[in-house]
Amino acid sequence: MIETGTPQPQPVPRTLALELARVTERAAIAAARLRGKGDEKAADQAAVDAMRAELGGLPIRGTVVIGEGERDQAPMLFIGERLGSGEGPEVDIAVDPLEGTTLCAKDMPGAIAVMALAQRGALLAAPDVYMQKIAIGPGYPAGLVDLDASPAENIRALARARNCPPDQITALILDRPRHASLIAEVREAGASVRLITDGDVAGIIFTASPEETGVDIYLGTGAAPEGVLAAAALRCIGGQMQARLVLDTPERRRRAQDMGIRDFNRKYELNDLAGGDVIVAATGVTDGSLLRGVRFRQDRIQTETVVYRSEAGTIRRILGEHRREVGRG
Ligand code: VTB
Ligand code: MG
Ligand code: MG
Repeated sequence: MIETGTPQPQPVPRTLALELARVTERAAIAAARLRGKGDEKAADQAAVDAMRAELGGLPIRGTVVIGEGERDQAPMLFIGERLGSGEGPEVDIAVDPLEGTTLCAKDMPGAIAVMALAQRGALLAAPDVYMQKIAIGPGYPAGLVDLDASPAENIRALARARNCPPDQITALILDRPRHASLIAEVREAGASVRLITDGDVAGIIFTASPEETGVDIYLGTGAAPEGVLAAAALRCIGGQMQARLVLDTPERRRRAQDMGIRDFNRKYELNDLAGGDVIVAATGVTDGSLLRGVRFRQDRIQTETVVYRSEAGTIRRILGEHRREVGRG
């Protein structure tokens, strides 16, 4: 039955998939110009400026729900900012113009420009706080692992489902002091731990293709914006994820409340983080195992982008040859 009175959510036109690739390509190129220069802020700012400029021309009525922070912290791409040409569908926008600023500044593997677009209201509007996350790839029974189970229980459940001993399971974890006991418990359970210094959007995407990446499960606490972006990608690829915001100070709880979050302890399922019709695009800035970084040639710039779409479940890789760069005189 069609409800009257409430507007039906508009699906995201699939033609926007290519527009999104253009946005992340431009951000990646801008950041890559500052690759290896040791200046995280400059690289980040270049990516933000480029992404915002490109987003401005998109045929959408967009609202940033995951951005560079709340309005008072971020002059651009702040949460709540309206973007687009003002014509087209109402959509939520999640961006991380430069995911892995340190990776870019040091020219280390895995820096990407990434964004997601979804039906209005479909992406969790989260403040930039920490988020506990757990993710596995597709093909497992629902609820196999759980954010509130112990690392050992999760590793054992996964090993059972895979019909292999725990020592054939690899968990990807951010290398942070806060994860010392988590890492110890995972190893205690018999599994291997692969540590990354940054980049848990890609880290979570890796769980979706364990044969290729060797990563079976993602565990630990990273940033919330990256959690929503990773969830958006996983919605398209397939997989399971749960998350919880870490709202451990009155200030963080206030920020969450300002964004409409009522239950501070809520365990979010994949669909709560990123529901509805979603498109995700990511372009490599530095070389990484998800994407190749930007290559500057004498007469052209080469990019690699991946675009995920939830409705059709398509994954497209786009190799760009940019022979006249936009935004540079
Ligand atoms: C992670 C990581 C990101 O932030 O989300 C991390 O994947 C979490 O914050 O690439 P801390 O660095 O404080 O641990 C990043 O490193 C940067 O966005
Ligand atoms: Mg960033
Ligand atoms: Mg980031």
